[in-house]
Amino acid sequence: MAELVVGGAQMGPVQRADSRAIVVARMIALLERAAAAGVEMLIYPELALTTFFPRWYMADPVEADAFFEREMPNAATAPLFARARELRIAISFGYAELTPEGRRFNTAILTDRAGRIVGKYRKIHLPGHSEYDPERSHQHLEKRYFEPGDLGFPVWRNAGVVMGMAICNDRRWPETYRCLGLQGVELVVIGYNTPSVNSLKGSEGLERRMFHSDLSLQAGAYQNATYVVGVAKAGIEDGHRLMGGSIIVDPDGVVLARAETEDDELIAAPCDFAACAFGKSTIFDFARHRRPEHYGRITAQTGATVEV
Ligand code: CDV
Repeated sequence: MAELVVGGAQMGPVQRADSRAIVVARMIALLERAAAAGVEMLIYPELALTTFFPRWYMADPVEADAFFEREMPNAATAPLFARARELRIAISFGYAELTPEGRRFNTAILTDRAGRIVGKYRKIHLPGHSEYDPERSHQHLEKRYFEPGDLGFPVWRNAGVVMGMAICNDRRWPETYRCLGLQGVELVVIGYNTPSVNSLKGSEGLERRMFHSDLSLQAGAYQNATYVVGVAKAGIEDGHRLMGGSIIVDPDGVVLARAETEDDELIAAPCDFAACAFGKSTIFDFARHRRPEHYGRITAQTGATVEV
Protein backbone atom coordinates (compact mmCIF):
# COMPACT_ATOMS: atom_id res chain seq x y z
CA MET A 1 0.00 0.00 0.00
CA ALA A 2 1.39 3.41 -1.01
CA GLU A 3 2.45 6.34 1.08
CA LEU A 4 2.70 9.81 -0.44
CA VAL A 5 3.34 13.28 0.89
CA VAL A 6 0.36 15.23 -0.47
CA GLY A 7 0.33 19.00 -0.82
CA GLY A 8 -2.25 21.68 -1.49
CA ALA A 9 -1.01 24.71 -3.43
CA GLN A 10 -3.52 27.32 -2.33
CA MET A 11 -3.32 30.37 -4.59
CA GLY A 12 -3.99 33.96 -3.74
CA PRO A 13 -6.02 36.07 -6.16
CA VAL A 14 -5.44 36.14 -9.92
CA GLN A 15 -6.50 39.46 -11.35
CA ARG A 16 -8.21 39.80 -14.72
CA ALA A 17 -5.15 41.62 -16.09
CA ASP A 18 -2.65 38.95 -14.94
CA SER A 19 -1.00 37.05 -17.79
CA ARG A 20 -0.72 33.27 -17.87
CA ALA A 21 3.06 33.71 -17.55
CA ILE A 22 2.67 35.52 -14.21
CA VAL A 23 0.30 32.88 -12.88
CA VAL A 24 2.40 29.93 -14.05
CA ALA A 25 5.48 31.50 -12.42
CA ARG A 26 3.56 31.60 -9.13
CA MET A 27 2.49 27.98 -9.60
CA ILE A 28 6.12 26.98 -10.19
CA ALA A 29 7.19 28.87 -7.04
CA LEU A 30 4.63 26.84 -5.09
CA LEU A 31 5.96 23.68 -6.74
CA GLU A 32 9.49 24.54 -5.56
CA ARG A 33 8.21 25.06 -2.01
CA ALA A 34 6.38 21.74 -2.27
CA ALA A 35 9.55 19.96 -3.40
CA ALA A 36 11.45 21.41 -0.44
CA ALA A 37 8.73 20.05 1.85
CA GLY A 38 9.00 16.57 0.30
CA VAL A 39 5.64 16.74 -1.47
CA GLU A 40 5.07 14.06 -4.12
CA MET A 41 1.53 15.01 -5.25
CA LEU A 42 0.46 18.67 -5.42
CA ILE A 43 -3.05 19.99 -5.99
CA TYR A 44 -3.84 23.48 -7.31
CA PRO A 45 -7.24 25.26 -7.42
CA GLU A 46 -10.12 25.28 -9.89
CA LEU A 47 -9.54 27.62 -12.88
CA ALA A 48 -6.02 28.15 -11.58
CA LEU A 49 -4.67 29.97 -14.65
CA THR A 50 -7.09 32.91 -14.72
CA THR A 51 -9.32 35.07 -12.61
CA PHE A 52 -12.67 33.46 -11.74
CA PHE A 53 -14.19 34.95 -14.91
CA PRO A 54 -17.76 33.57 -14.44
CA ARG A 55 -18.29 36.54 -12.12
CA TRP A 56 -18.35 38.72 -15.25
CA TYR A 57 -21.31 38.88 -17.63
CA MET A 58 -20.32 38.85 -21.30
CA ALA A 59 -23.22 39.21 -23.71
CA ASP A 60 -21.60 36.91 -26.24
CA PRO A 61 -20.02 33.90 -24.44
CA VAL A 62 -17.36 33.87 -27.18
CA GLU A 63 -15.98 37.02 -25.52
CA ALA A 64 -14.84 34.71 -22.71
CA ASP A 65 -12.64 32.66 -25.06
CA ALA A 66 -9.52 34.48 -23.88
CA PHE A 67 -9.91 32.71 -20.55
CA PHE A 68 -9.95 29.24 -22.16
CA GLU A 69 -7.13 26.83 -23.07
CA ARG A 70 -7.32 25.08 -26.45
CA GLU A 71 -4.75 22.45 -25.56
CA MET A 72 -3.02 21.15 -22.45
CA PRO A 73 -0.13 21.42 -21.96
CA ASN A 74 0.29 24.56 -24.05
CA ALA A 75 3.03 27.15 -24.43
CA ALA A 76 2.04 28.94 -21.22
CA THR A 77 1.82 25.85 -19.02
CA ALA A 78 4.70 23.83 -20.51
CA PRO A 79 7.22 25.21 -17.94
CA LEU A 80 4.98 23.99 -15.10
CA PHE A 81 4.79 20.48 -16.57
CA ALA A 82 8.57 20.48 -17.20
CA ARG A 83 9.44 21.53 -13.65
CA ALA A 84 6.96 19.05 -12.15
CA ARG A 85 8.61 16.32 -14.23
CA GLU A 86 12.10 17.35 -13.02
CA LEU A 87 10.95 17.40 -9.41
CA ARG A 88 8.96 14.16 -9.85
CA ILE A 89 5.82 15.74 -8.40
CA ALA A 90 2.44 14.61 -9.71
CA ILE A 91 0.11 17.61 -10.09
CA SER A 92 -3.54 18.43 -10.58
CA PHE A 93 -4.95 21.82 -11.59
CA GLY A 94 -8.09 23.29 -13.06
CA TYR A 95 -8.56 25.37 -16.21
CA ALA A 96 -11.23 26.41 -18.69
CA GLU A 97 -11.16 23.97 -21.61
CA LEU A 98 -12.22 24.83 -25.17
CA THR A 99 -12.31 21.66 -27.26
CA PRO A 100 -11.54 21.48 -31.01
CA GLU A 101 -15.33 21.02 -31.51
CA GLY A 102 -15.98 24.32 -29.72
CA ARG A 103 -17.29 22.83 -26.47
CA ARG A 104 -16.47 24.56 -23.19
CA PHE A 105 -15.84 22.79 -19.90
CA ASN A 106 -14.60 23.61 -16.42
CA THR A 107 -11.84 21.00 -16.35
CA ALA A 108 -9.11 19.56 -14.14
CA ILE A 109 -6.20 17.33 -15.14
CA LEU A 110 -4.05 14.91 -13.20
CA THR A 111 -0.45 14.05 -14.06
CA ASP A 112 1.80 11.22 -12.98
CA ARG A 113 5.18 11.90 -11.41
CA ALA A 114 6.76 11.94 -14.89
CA GLY A 115 4.63 14.94 -15.91
CA ARG A 116 2.30 13.01 -18.22
CA ILE A 117 -1.42 13.73 -18.13
CA VAL A 118 -3.08 10.54 -16.90
CA GLY A 119 -6.55 11.84 -16.07
CA LYS A 120 -9.09 14.48 -17.01
CA TYR A 121 -12.29 15.47 -15.22
CA ARG A 122 -14.95 17.95 -16.38
CA LYS A 123 -17.03 19.62 -13.66
CA ILE A 124 -20.47 18.08 -13.38
CA HIS A 125 -22.26 20.21 -10.75
CA LEU A 126 -22.15 23.68 -12.34
CA PRO A 127 -23.57 26.23 -9.90
CA GLY A 128 -25.06 29.63 -10.62
CA HIS A 129 -27.11 30.85 -13.55
CA SER A 130 -26.86 31.54 -17.27
CA GLU A 131 -28.30 35.06 -17.62
CA TYR A 132 -27.40 38.37 -15.97
CA ASP A 133 -29.06 38.58 -12.55
CA PRO A 134 -29.43 42.13 -11.17
CA GLU A 135 -30.39 40.78 -7.73
CA ARG A 136 -26.92 39.42 -7.10
CA SER A 137 -23.98 41.24 -5.51
CA HIS A 138 -21.79 39.45 -8.08
CA GLN A 139 -22.62 37.18 -10.98
CA HIS A 140 -21.94 33.44 -11.01
CA LEU A 141 -22.33 32.54 -14.68
CA GLU A 142 -20.86 29.07 -14.83
CA LYS A 143 -24.02 27.80 -16.51
CA ARG A 144 -23.45 30.41 -19.24
CA TYR A 145 -19.82 29.66 -20.00
CA PHE A 146 -19.61 25.88 -19.45
CA GLU A 147 -21.62 22.80 -20.25
CA PRO A 148 -21.87 20.05 -17.61
CA GLY A 149 -19.02 17.58 -17.69
CA ASP A 150 -19.43 14.52 -19.89
CA LEU A 151 -16.79 12.22 -18.43
CA GLY A 152 -18.54 11.02 -15.27
CA PHE A 153 -16.45 10.51 -12.14
CA PRO A 154 -13.52 8.30 -13.20
CA VAL A 155 -10.60 7.17 -11.04
CA TRP A 156 -6.99 6.46 -11.98
CA ARG A 157 -4.24 4.48 -10.28
CA ASN A 158 -1.44 7.03 -10.02
CA ALA A 159 1.73 6.70 -7.96
CA GLY A 160 0.21 3.55 -6.50
CA VAL A 161 -2.92 5.32 -5.25
CA VAL A 162 -6.51 5.23 -6.57
CA MET A 163 -7.22 8.92 -7.30
CA GLY A 164 -10.31 10.83 -8.40
CA MET A 165 -11.03 14.48 -9.08
CA ALA A 166 -13.93 16.84 -8.49
CA ILE A 167 -14.24 20.61 -8.86
CA CYS A 168 -15.54 23.16 -6.36
CA ASN A 169 -19.34 22.86 -6.15
CA ASP A 170 -19.01 19.08 -6.69
CA ARG A 171 -17.62 18.90 -3.15
CA ARG A 172 -21.03 19.71 -1.67
CA TRP A 173 -22.74 16.70 -3.32
CA PRO A 174 -22.52 13.26 -1.66
CA GLU A 175 -23.08 11.65 -5.07
CA THR A 176 -19.63 12.89 -6.14
CA TYR A 177 -17.77 11.06 -3.40
CA ARG A 178 -19.95 7.94 -3.57
CA CYS A 179 -19.39 7.53 -7.32
CA LEU A 180 -15.66 7.69 -6.59
CA GLY A 181 -15.97 5.60 -3.42
CA LEU A 182 -17.65 2.81 -5.37
CA GLN A 183 -14.45 2.60 -7.43
CA GLY A 184 -12.29 2.27 -4.30
CA VAL A 185 -10.97 5.83 -4.34
CA GLU A 186 -8.21 6.62 -1.84
CA LEU A 187 -7.49 10.27 -2.71
CA VAL A 188 -10.05 12.81 -3.97
CA VAL A 189 -8.57 16.13 -5.12
CA ILE A 190 -10.82 19.18 -5.37
CA GLY A 191 -9.89 22.71 -6.40
CA TYR A 192 -12.31 25.54 -5.68
CA ASN A 193 -13.16 29.25 -6.08
CA THR A 194 -15.75 30.06 -3.41
CA PRO A 195 -16.88 33.66 -2.87
CA SER A 196 -16.65 34.69 0.81
CA VAL A 197 -20.28 35.78 0.78
CA ASN A 198 -23.38 34.35 -0.84
CA SER A 199 -24.35 36.61 -3.77
CA LEU A 200 -28.08 36.40 -2.86
CA LYS A 201 -27.90 35.98 0.91
CA GLY A 202 -25.31 38.49 2.10
CA SER A 203 -25.90 37.49 5.71
CA GLU A 204 -24.21 34.14 5.09
CA GLY A 205 -20.70 35.22 5.92
CA LEU A 206 -17.25 33.73 5.76
CA GLU A 207 -17.48 31.67 8.95
CA ARG A 208 -20.62 29.81 7.81
CA ARG A 209 -19.20 29.28 4.30
CA MET A 210 -15.99 27.86 5.75
CA PHE A 211 -18.04 25.55 7.96
CA HIS A 212 -19.99 24.25 4.95
CA SER A 213 -16.79 23.66 2.98
CA ASP A 214 -15.14 21.75 5.85
CA LEU A 215 -18.34 19.82 6.56
CA SER A 216 -18.63 18.66 2.94
CA LEU A 217 -14.97 17.70 2.53
CA GLN A 218 -14.76 15.94 5.89
CA ALA A 219 -18.04 14.05 5.42
CA GLY A 220 -17.00 12.95 1.92
CA ALA A 221 -13.72 11.64 3.31
CA TYR A 222 -15.22 9.80 6.28
CA GLN A 223 -18.21 8.29 4.47
CA ASN A 224 -15.99 6.86 1.74
CA ALA A 225 -12.86 6.14 3.81
CA THR A 226 -10.66 8.24 1.55
CA TYR A 227 -8.25 11.13 1.82
CA VAL A 228 -9.75 14.36 0.43
CA VAL A 229 -7.84 17.52 -0.44
CA GLY A 230 -9.68 20.80 -1.04
CA VAL A 231 -7.62 23.67 -2.45
CA ALA A 232 -8.79 27.26 -2.80
CA LYS A 233 -8.05 30.19 -5.02
CA ALA A 234 -8.50 32.89 -2.38
CA GLY A 235 -8.29 36.58 -1.60
CA ILE A 236 -9.60 39.68 -3.31
CA GLU A 237 -9.86 38.98 -7.01
CA ASP A 238 -11.05 41.85 -9.23
CA GLY A 239 -12.55 43.45 -6.09
CA HIS A 240 -14.41 40.28 -5.03
CA ARG A 241 -13.28 38.19 -2.09
CA LEU A 242 -12.82 34.43 -2.35
CA MET A 243 -12.42 32.30 0.78
CA GLY A 244 -9.30 30.29 1.61
CA GLY A 245 -9.58 27.35 3.98
CA SER A 246 -7.72 24.73 1.93
CA ILE A 247 -7.54 21.48 3.87
CA ILE A 248 -6.19 17.93 3.71
CA VAL A 249 -8.57 15.44 5.32
CA ASP A 250 -7.79 11.85 6.32
CA PRO A 251 -10.12 8.84 5.87
CA ASP A 252 -11.50 9.36 9.39
CA GLY A 253 -12.66 12.83 8.36
CA VAL A 254 -9.95 14.50 10.45
CA VAL A 255 -8.24 17.65 9.12
CA LEU A 256 -4.48 17.04 8.85
CA ALA A 257 -3.45 20.45 7.45
CA ARG A 258 -5.19 23.78 6.94
CA ALA A 259 -4.23 26.99 5.11
CA GLU A 260 -4.26 30.08 7.32
CA THR A 261 -4.00 32.86 4.73
CA GLU A 262 -5.82 34.02 1.61
CA ASP A 263 -2.62 34.02 -0.41
CA ASP A 264 -0.23 31.63 -2.16
CA GLU A 265 0.34 29.07 0.59
CA LEU A 266 1.50 25.48 0.74
CA ILE A 267 -0.12 22.90 3.00
CA ALA A 268 1.18 19.35 3.18
CA ALA A 269 0.66 16.08 5.02
CA PRO A 270 2.14 12.59 4.78
CA CYS A 271 -0.64 10.23 3.74
CA ASP A 272 -0.49 6.49 4.38
CA PHE A 273 -3.13 5.06 2.08
CA ALA A 274 -3.30 1.85 4.12
CA ALA A 275 -5.40 3.98 6.46
CA CYS A 276 -8.27 3.79 3.94
CA ALA A 277 -8.64 0.07 4.49
CA PHE A 278 -10.20 0.24 7.96
CA GLY A 279 -13.31 2.23 7.00
CA LYS A 280 -13.63 0.44 3.66
CA SER A 281 -13.67 -2.96 5.40
CA THR A 282 -15.86 -2.09 8.39
CA ILE A 283 -18.60 0.53 8.70
CA PHE A 284 -18.32 1.58 5.03
CA ASP A 285 -17.81 -1.89 3.57
CA PHE A 286 -20.15 -1.09 0.70
CA ALA A 287 -20.48 -4.69 -0.51
CA ARG A 288 -21.87 -5.80 2.87
CA HIS A 289 -23.89 -2.80 3.96
CA ARG A 290 -25.22 -0.77 1.02
CA ARG A 291 -28.87 -1.28 -0.01
CA PRO A 292 -29.01 -0.06 -3.62
CA GLU A 293 -32.46 -1.64 -4.06
CA HIS A 294 -33.70 1.32 -1.98
CA TYR A 295 -31.65 4.02 -3.73
CA GLY A 296 -33.52 4.10 -7.06
CA ARG A 297 -34.65 7.69 -6.53
CA ILE A 298 -31.07 8.89 -6.50
CA THR A 299 -30.72 8.29 -10.23
CA ALA A 300 -34.40 8.23 -11.29
CA GLN A 301 -35.21 11.70 -9.97
CA THR A 302 -33.48 15.12 -10.02
CA GLY A 303 -35.57 17.59 -7.99
CA ALA A 304 -37.37 16.79 -4.75
CA THR A 305 -41.06 15.92 -5.05
CA VAL A 306 -43.44 16.10 -2.09
CA GLU A 307 -45.96 13.29 -2.44
CA VAL A 308 -47.68 13.41 0.95
N1 CDV B 1 -16.87 27.73 -8.25
C1 CDV B 1 -17.90 27.21 -7.57
O1 CDV B 1 -18.40 26.14 -7.91
N2 CDV B 1 -18.37 27.92 -6.51
C2 CDV B 1 -19.50 27.53 -5.72
C3 CDV B 1 -20.21 28.76 -5.21
C4 CDV B 1 -21.09 29.32 -6.21
C5 CDV B 1 -21.02 28.50 -3.98
C6 CDV B 1 -19.12 26.63 -4.57
O2 CDV B 1 -19.81 25.63 -4.37
O3 CDV B 1 -18.20 26.94 -3.82
